Amino acid sequence: MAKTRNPVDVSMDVQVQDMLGKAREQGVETAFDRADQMSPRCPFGSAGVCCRLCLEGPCRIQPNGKGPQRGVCGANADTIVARNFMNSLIQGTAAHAEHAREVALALLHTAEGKAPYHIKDVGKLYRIAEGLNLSVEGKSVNEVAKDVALKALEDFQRPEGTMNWVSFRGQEKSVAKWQSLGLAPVNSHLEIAKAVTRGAMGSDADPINLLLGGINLGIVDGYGGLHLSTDLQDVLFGTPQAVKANYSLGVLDENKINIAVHGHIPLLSEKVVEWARKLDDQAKAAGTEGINIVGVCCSGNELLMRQGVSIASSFSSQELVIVSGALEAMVVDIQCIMPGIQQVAECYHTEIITTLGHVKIAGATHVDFEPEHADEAAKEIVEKAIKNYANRDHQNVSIPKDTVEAYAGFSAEQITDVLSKLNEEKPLQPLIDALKNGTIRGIAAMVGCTNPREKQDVGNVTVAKELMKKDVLVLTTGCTAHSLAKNGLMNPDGVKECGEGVKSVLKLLGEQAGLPSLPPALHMGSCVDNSRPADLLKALADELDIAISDIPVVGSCPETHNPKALSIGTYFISHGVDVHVGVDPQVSGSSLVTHTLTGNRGDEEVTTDRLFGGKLIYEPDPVLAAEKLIERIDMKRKLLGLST
Ligand code: CUV
Ligand code: SF4
Repeated sequence: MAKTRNPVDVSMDVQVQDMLGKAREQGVETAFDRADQMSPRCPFGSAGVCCRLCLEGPCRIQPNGKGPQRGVCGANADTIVARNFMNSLIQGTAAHAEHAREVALALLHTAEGKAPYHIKDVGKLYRIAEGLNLSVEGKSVNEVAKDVALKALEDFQRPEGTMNWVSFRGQEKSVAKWQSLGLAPVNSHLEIAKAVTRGAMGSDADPINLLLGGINLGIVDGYGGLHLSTDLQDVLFGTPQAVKANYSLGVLDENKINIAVHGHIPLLSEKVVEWARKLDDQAKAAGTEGINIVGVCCSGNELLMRQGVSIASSFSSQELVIVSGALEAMVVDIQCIMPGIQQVAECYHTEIITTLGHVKIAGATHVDFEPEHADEAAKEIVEKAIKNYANRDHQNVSIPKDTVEAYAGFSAEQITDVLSKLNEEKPLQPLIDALKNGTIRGIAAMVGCTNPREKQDVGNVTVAKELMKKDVLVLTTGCTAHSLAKNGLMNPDGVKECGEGVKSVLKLLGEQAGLPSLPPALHMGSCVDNSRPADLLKALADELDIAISDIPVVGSCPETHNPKALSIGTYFISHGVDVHVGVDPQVSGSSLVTHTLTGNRGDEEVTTDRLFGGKLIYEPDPVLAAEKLIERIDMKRKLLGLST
């Protein structure tokens, strides 16, 4: 069996190292330990050549060519790898589409007065209505909201045509290309169902066709998932404006009742925050100084941006929040919730509370959360946490001392707002000028997760710093933002990491916002908020009248673990944006699939680069990854006739 890594080899974060030390001392197993136990990993699975789609199998192809080259049904490595890849895109796309659908339904019920939420950003609601060509004449806010919600829900059921949100949010040039290739999605559920069918045993066996099906899913993910979620969440909960908050395990408060919110959809987490405020007196009556809500994963990102809630942990160290011994409850909804939190919680006093009927964990408490009864559920959850404080073992509490201050919550709207102070008529012009004259060499969206297999934060931070140094403007979302924040890159001081060009732009913009500088990494939100960098790119491309694929922009996902990151990456690739992944995407068993995804545009064969102008870059070494990304940025600059 593989040897267990020392805590210093598991994370860059000293607090995570310490807490892992405590867990091990107390005999508590975490994902970091289990990741070690999985090594060495199965070479077939790693290469993507293991198929268990039907009961003739499981089948596996010998990647070295010695041994069987086809499964029982005759599928070869190319088909199996392409199918497996597409099936993981289905996972990611379905997760985001379902997220969006729940928010759309909540908006509908809010508009009908059936759910206890309010339309917070009326301006955005009306902009969306206008974008969808809905008439608002003589209608109340709730009536407009209802129309928007119905248009959103239509994107899960319309029988033909192109999805509303693709036409609404997509760039015309991209949409026209997808339509000409037959890749423009009709509705999310239809495309997901179709993909499930084509990826099944005995269906689509053409690897290129399967990969094109993957592109279609990427588009669904982007518009039916990300954009739809962000748009409607902004309407319900407000469009974020930059806020200051704290990061690290140190955000737990020994003197308060600590509740972690973990998962993704703000319908739950927003209500928990609201009720924590309402029940603060009860918490004080229990002998504490009140209630402290901390964020984990993307629920954390959502609350951070809109409520200034501090962040305790990214994905890979989520169990360690419990190991602090100071957590009364971890409330979860959906996605990225390790089942392992329950085992860890059983060693401490923490109550794990699941909230969705279709996402339960054996042994955990379940409080059913329906948007219609959100208040009752959130109240019950917070009361449970207060009650559980009595069970805290004060001898076993260990909260790390320091926290890191960070600015987060830059929406595309706010960035445009800040820019407009430099040029009121053409807000994007200063950014365009900086790109053109090379002050900003390019833009990178740094997204995705942390992964217990990897040393936490290293990939994210190294790629970011390497890019910043070379005058690339870094936008960030998801758990990558956690890594960057903890390492000072979401703080104005962090601009010292930037090249002179980007530094000057960030300082200038910072002054407009009343800060010494904008931080070198602009945190734009959760994973679904990858729509925000995309909105910015579309605005830039429209202003320049070029395709998004022509802009010197890249995506990078150094430490991902989740199929959702692959579907987000595919969404970017479908627009011709190059995407780096630092963790093996498990396609190496087919050179055809690998080449189609990673090959260069000059080739005769079909590659995503040739078709769309963007490709996948798999590079585990973060320094080399940054070099490869810069190479692509420079190539795009050259094609635009800009200096490099
Ligand atoms: Ni949705 S997908 S680990 S929470 S970023 Fe965090 Fe973000 Fe990855 Fe999950
Ligand atoms: Fe084997 Fe084909 Fe069945 Fe896959 S679909 S398990 S390759 S027989």
